[in-house]
This record gives sequence, structure tokens and C-alpha cells, in this order.
Amino acid sequence: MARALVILALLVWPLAAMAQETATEATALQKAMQKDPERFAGRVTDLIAGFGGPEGLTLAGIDEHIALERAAARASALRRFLAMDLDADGTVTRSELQVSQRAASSDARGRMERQFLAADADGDGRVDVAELAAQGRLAGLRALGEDEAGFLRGLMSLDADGNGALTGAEVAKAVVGQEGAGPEKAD
Ligand SMILES: [Ca+2]
Ligand SMILES: [Ca+2]
Repeated sequence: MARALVILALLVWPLAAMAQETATEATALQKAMQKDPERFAGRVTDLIAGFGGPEGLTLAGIDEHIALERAAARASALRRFLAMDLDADGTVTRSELQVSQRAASSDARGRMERQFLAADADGDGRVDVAELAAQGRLAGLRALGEDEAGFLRGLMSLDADGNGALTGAEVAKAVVGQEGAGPEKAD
């Protein structure tokens, strides 16, 4: 009997964890709608216009948006490093850093030093290809984190007719349904 209970608990636990995650996203969605319905609707309308297909915004469209935002942040982070790679071997050494630092303003020198030290994860005095790639990934996640990505994917819960595509009308309906529904509406 006890054993059966343990097995049951093991089976149910992951499902409960998943439900919890979905509930957290739903709450974040409701909060965003209640806090500033106009801003929320505007933002989602822009997303639908920018990344939606003829039927509306799909999960694939949301993922494209997430990937593009992260790629843009990754590209600008990598650009800073690549501009210091004087011999074009794909890695930035301390002596390459120093040449760039000499040419930079005094304000920029300190920042370049910090960025170099942060990127040189193994501390061998050079930022190699793998360390550069890691910096790029980090910059992407800083620009659009997992919480935000989860929130954006959670928008698909507003797909009222369940056809896998979110329309402006569905968003408008959801926002109207949420207005005034908040337990602690901001004053
Ligand atoms: Ca180099
Ligand atoms: Ca290194």
C-alpha cells in the first residue's frame, strides 16, 4: 500500500510541477493585463503584426521573435570583441586588448578590461572562440531572459478557439475579460 502511494506520488509529481509552471505563467499574464491593459494589448498587437501569419500569431512566430531579439543582442556583444581581434584568428589576446585600450578613451579602457576579464572564463589571458560564444549566449539571455520567453510563449493561452494562432480579437477579448478582475487593482 505504502509502496503504491510512493509510485503514485512519483507519477503525479512531475505533472504537478508542470501545472505549477503553467499557473505561474498564467498569473504573470493576468497581472500584465490588469496592470496596464492598453500597454499589454499594444505590445501583443505589435507581436502579431510583426511575427504573425495570415491566421494570427503562432508559437513558432513567438519563438522567432525571441530568437531574433537574442541574436541582435548577441551580435552587438560579439562585435565589441571582434573589433579587438587584430590578427583575425577568432580569439582576443591580452596584447590585442591592450592595443585597443591604448586607442580608446580612459572611460572605455576600464570597461574593456572588465568585459575581457568577464569573458575570459578560464583566466588564461585570452578570450577564445568558445568563451566568445558563451558571452554571446549570455548577452542574448540578458536581452530576453527565460522568464520573459516563458511569458511570451504563455500568450498562446489566450488562443481562445484553440486553432494554434492568436488573433488581435482574441487578445482584445482576453484584456476586456481581465479588466477589473484583479484582486488588488492598482490605484
Ligand atoms: Ca586574435
Ligand atoms: Ca580564456
